[in-house]
Amino acid sequence: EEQRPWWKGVVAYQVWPMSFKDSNGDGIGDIQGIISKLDYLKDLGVDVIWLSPTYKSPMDDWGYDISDYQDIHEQFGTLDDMEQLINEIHKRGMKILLDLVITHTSDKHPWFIESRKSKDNDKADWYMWADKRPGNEINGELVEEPSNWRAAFGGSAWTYVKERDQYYIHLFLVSQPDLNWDNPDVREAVYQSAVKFWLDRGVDGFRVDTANRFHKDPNYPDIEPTVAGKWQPGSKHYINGPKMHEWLQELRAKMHRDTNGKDLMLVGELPLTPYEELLKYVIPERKELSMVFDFDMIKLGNNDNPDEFAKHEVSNFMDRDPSFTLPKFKTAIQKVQNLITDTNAWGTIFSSNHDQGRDIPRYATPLPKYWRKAGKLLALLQTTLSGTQFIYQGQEIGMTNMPESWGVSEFRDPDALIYIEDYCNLHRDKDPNARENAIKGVFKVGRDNGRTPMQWSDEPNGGFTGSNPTWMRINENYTYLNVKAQQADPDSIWNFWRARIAMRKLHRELFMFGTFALYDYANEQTFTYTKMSTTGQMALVILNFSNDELPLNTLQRHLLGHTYRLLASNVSKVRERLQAWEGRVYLIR
Ligand code: TEU
Ligand code: CA
Repeated sequence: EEQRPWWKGVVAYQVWPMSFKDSNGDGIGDIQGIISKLDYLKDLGVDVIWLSPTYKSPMDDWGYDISDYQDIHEQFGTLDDMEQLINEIHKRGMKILLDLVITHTSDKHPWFIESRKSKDNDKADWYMWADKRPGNEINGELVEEPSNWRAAFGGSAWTYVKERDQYYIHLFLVSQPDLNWDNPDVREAVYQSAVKFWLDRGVDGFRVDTANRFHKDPNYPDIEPTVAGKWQPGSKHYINGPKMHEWLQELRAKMHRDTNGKDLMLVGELPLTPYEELLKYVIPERKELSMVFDFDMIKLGNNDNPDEFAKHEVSNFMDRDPSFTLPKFKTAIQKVQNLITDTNAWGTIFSSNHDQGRDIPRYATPLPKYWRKAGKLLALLQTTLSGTQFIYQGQEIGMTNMPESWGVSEFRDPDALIYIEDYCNLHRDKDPNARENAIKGVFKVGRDNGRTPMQWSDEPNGGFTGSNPTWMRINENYTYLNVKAQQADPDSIWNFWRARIAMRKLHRELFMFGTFALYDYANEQTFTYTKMSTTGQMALVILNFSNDELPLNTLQRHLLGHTYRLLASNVSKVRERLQAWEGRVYLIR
């Protein structure tokens, strides 16, 4: 049989360092803190750790704004700490992925400091500069910027620099200028400092940030207005540009060359990318990325909004996001399952990361009485789907969103803060409650929801840090919702995750690699699928995504047949009828 690459059969865990574990009492997570929790991760069943950025950074976007790829942000530690972390991870038989943020740098990166000085310096064309143009009228306002593109975090995607009398592009913050990937010197410098430097230090791969945004349409075409104001969401002109593939192939070839062909794990963040286009990135023959983070499911819980400009619209909902329907959810999941089943490409399974609200209210229910069962239901779902599974810190104990009683002063995410201002400016006239509505939206889907400090125990500050105030407020429910309490409780979400990960590994042919078949696409309450291994084993998964108690339907009974064994369920006693939010996994013989 063909040898499978190692990265297909692993369980990965994302660490967001600011909030994982503080070792020195300054209230900020750090590398020594992570080292102190490696045995914890190993015990949970984790094989690969993806570390969000720890590089030198002004922290405008909490590390996704890098000012030196070859150094460590001082609050996280030193290069020696990092070396120790890599060693300690390897010593335990685990692997480490670093975050590769190379669409943009920080504006404090020496490359940009140089580039912005003049039009004829060494690095003059290392970023994307363009002249002011004769004003165009858009939505009744004059736009002199090179285009009317809107930045992901709000406002124009262009910022003016007097020294050059030009604008530069930033798809995210003003302080995150986009690199000019068309310039081969830039590609080589990025490779040497952000990639090779770390390959030489033994990392096992990278999570590639915004892996489809390097190439922008050089004509900078204006976008037809679809939202209020001058700045328009224009992802079609900078997502999946044709040169993306050429550049990723070049990057991959260099990695291959400099590691003697080491089998690296490269997982690319590829939002807003249709199936056929995804394949181009992850079909192994093309030698680009090893697997994709597809975002269809994630965007579904975010009000379906491709350019994320409607957070307010999801406020005031009682249960799930109103745009959420179970059939849409199934379709999103099926996309990645099909990719794995029908081609030799590979994908990931994940429901959370540092850019999202917590998953239980988004994909299941915010009703506290179902919290435990819903958390386990999502674990049952994800540990039985094919692909490389990613768990985000805190997901294993069902951590929850920021409570709405917190004020705006607890927000730390620039995306949220700019969004609130932006929204007020645009909607103040029509909506007297603009500010409150914007804030409500952030409480529902804002990124800070996933960034509160990890809840380790019921000690002060949740065992995240000593007595200092934490850099971001910790959720007060840490007194009962924490790792230590859940480890001691056999019925906890943590123990359930741990057992499911073990089950996934024990039946890897079925759960990690099996063929997925969906049976009840249109059903709004249940999600029923089978997994089939090449060795002829079959599993049946039945999940009740509703508040109702339901009898097994004809289809489910039929699939169950006569000889089956219950492998897992999220209720203490499985009866005839499915309880609300109950899930079951059967082995069928
Ligand atoms: O995110 C890029 C991305 O596609 C998002 O989902 C992004 O979070 C969203 O547009 C914001 O509302 C990556 C990182 O994961 C994110 O933390 C960074 O802020 C971003 O890139 C910029 O580097
Ligand atoms: Ca610290």
